[in-house]
Amino acid sequence: PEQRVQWFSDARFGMFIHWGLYSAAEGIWKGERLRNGNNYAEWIRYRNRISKEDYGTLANRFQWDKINPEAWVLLAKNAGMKYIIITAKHHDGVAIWNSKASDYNLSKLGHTNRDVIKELAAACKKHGMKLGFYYSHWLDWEHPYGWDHNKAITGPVTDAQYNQYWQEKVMPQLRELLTNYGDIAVLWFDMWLNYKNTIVKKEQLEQVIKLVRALQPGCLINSRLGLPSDTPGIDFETLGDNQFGAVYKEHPWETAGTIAHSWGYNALENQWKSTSQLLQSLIGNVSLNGDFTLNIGPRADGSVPYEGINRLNDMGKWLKKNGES
Ligand code: JFZ
Repeated sequence: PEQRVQWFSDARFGMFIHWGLYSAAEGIWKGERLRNGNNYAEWIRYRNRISKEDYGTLANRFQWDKINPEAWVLLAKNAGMKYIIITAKHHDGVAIWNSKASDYNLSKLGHTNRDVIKELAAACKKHGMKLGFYYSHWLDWEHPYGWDHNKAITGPVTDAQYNQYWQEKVMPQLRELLTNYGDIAVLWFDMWLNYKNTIVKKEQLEQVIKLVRALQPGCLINSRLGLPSDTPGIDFETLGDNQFGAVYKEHPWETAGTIAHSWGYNALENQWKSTSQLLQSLIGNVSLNGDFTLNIGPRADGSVPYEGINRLNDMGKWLKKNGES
């Protein structure tokens, strides 16, 4: 296992991409900004209590003639990033690939035969960039039996119902992601640290590890799957959002962080960190044997805010001059 994760430790720096239906809402719904809570634009369906049907219409705002995943890969490469992790399915339950396991996906809702994951995988292969997927296995606001920690969207579900969600959506979708897109370097799961003892069963999580090991032996699994970080099959520890290392760790670990505040594109964003602060975060983690997975939130036309572009380009210049390539 140590050998499997070596490339990740050597990489030190990677790109997170939060891109999905929420990117078209831009943190605003019918003229109203995100209501209370974490002010994350990718949460807009939940925060503003949008119906499943209304939320699905956001797919009509995607401008497929402009969407170009290769531009994201070049932006990452130029910044000195060695891997990309994209939100294949976030809490909203919308697969951004043409999933057979659920018609509530970006290709079908957007009436397009484009498969952005296929295009991204091809671009990553072309440019020697490793590709991983963020998958919200625990929360799913779309499936009738998906988990919603406040039961505000899907309502209460029994263990049996949740397992039905797990067997008819989670497992088939992970199988699709691990079968149809070439080598997958990372599966980045997202269960919150203090919710480990809710609905998901140990057997379900172990079922996921078994599937990954069978289909993609080289694919890394992060600690937010929900099992103890020292579980066999867990390859690296993921700290809390924008939580940077404080002590040296022998095992591989990373921080996922944002250039601004929100992970998904938020038109009202105004908390952009400076390039020097971002570099300090990266260098600080690296000095403690950690990685930094820095996020971009492209718009529904695929464009990246210039505040993100200029900071990533400046980080790349600094790294070329002062550090590793
Ligand atoms: C989660 C998501 O809810 C969020 O939308 C984003 O995708 C982020 C990367 O992950 O947010 C979290 C995850 C973990 C914690 C807090 C927020 N945590 O462990 O405290």
